[in-house]
Amino acid sequence: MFLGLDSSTQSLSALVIDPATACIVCERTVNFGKDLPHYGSPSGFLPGGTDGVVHADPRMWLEALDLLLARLAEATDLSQIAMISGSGQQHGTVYLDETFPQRLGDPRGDSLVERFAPAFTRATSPIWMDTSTGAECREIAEAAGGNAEVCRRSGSIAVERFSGPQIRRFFKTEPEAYEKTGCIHLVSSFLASVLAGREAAIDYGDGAGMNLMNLESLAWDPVLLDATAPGLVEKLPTLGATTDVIGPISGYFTRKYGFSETCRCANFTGDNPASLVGMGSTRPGNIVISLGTSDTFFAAMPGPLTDPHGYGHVFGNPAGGFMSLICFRNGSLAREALRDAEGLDWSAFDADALGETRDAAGANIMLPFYGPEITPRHDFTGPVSKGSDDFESDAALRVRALLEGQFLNMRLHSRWMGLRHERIRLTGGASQNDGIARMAADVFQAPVERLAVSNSAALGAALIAAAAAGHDLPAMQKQFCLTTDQRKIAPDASLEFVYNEALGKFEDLLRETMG
Ligand code: ADP
Ligand code: XUL
Repeated sequence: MFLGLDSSTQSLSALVIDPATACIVCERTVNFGKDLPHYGSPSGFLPGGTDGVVHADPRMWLEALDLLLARLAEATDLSQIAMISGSGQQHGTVYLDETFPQRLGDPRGDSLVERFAPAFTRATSPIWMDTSTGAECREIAEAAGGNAEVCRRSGSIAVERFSGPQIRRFFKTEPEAYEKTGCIHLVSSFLASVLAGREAAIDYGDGAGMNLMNLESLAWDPVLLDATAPGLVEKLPTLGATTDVIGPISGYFTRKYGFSETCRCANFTGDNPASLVGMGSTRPGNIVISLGTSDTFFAAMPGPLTDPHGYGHVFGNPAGGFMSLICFRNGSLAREALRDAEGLDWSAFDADALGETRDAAGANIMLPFYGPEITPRHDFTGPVSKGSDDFESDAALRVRALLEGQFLNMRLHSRWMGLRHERIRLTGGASQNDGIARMAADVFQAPVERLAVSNSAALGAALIAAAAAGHDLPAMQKQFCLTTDQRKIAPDASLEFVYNEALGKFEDLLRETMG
């Protein structure tokens, strides 16, 4: 059996598969806010950061791993697991001192927090929601020869949430702590290291989200390293393929949770690359939209292409080659903000409720940004709308306009990928909502499919683990990445013109608002 872990923004989950019987054996999850309230992070990060700072406590991720494995060990026999892989929210960085390798190699102790907490040189980790590094992005771009050059080298212009700018900010604001830092990991490679009891590589999928990896050579880029912070290359792990095996699991986990000594760990990757695998979309053809804390839009790339407007990214595809991705910060948290402001529940977003406002399709335009957005990059402080007279007093109309706005914004900013919207595969917490799924089909005028498994990142990680052990990935994807007819939604073709027009109006409002 194979275990996939997914350390996302709001939770850590586990999924165990058995390729011999094509079965999902067990799934468990730990919700950071609900299960670990003592970290004061109801949505998985520390609230109240100023000037765009969004950090999370890395001890919370460690405690979640202990708790999750304890729950999993109660539910299933972990001695049967042959290989583990995992995924992490992308871009977030973990800073460790020179005692980290020795702590990794010492399997004693009762808890991971106790063992690793003294090694953190930055008490809290910047995560992907952080927008505090505008100045650092400009400095990196200038030093590296401009944003077009940063993009040519790394697949993205210098981006606020990416690891390189975050590392530069640390070097500038806490130079002594930076100096003391022996190793900087991503969330994914940090957890992989802890499990394997030795330093894991950063894989090409997650490594490409740092503004530090050269896409052509798949090595750390000397120009970008120099532009970011001094002595950085000595602090970074090596880079490697997602399916490379790190080694056997640490004795801590065999002793505490009953894993076999023959169980091995493969590299971890980012949650989006893992989801590409779990959605059965590692070959070009499908577009994947993930409606999680962030909304992301991604696809395997048929050929090399970067976004001329600087919003899109190129990451490594865990199955080889590359994937393109765009990330929207105002995803589930914006949907929740409207829901809570109006005193609604998710039923106001379902197919029946949205059916009642169908006549108003495309009539009210909303820029659905409850906080700073990254696509397009702007410090929004609340949604901006242009609507009919009854729009302000009618919550149902605003729910429709918010969802339409989110998908119109995706349509607008995914044009550079040049993809035909033939089929969309939808995943993430909000994809279970039939109304939201129908809205995606209508705005994109493409059929939407949802898979039987909802946690595509954890499934992807389990499939990566099995592939690392020699199983055939395409054959496993046929077994595990299943859609059922009931879960397919055809677009309402009579709305094609409506949403083509609405797209133009959305673009106009965006232009007026952003100047
Ligand atoms: P992440 O992986 O980023 O932690 P998930 O993919 O697990 O996030 O999605 C979690 C989000 O899904 C929640 O924040 C919630 O807003 C949203 N969600 C869950 N159920 C529904 C629903 N029925 N309708 C709309 N959104 C939902
Ligand atoms: C992708 C991104 C987010 C995080 C969290 O670039 O920033 O999707 O991976 O899920």
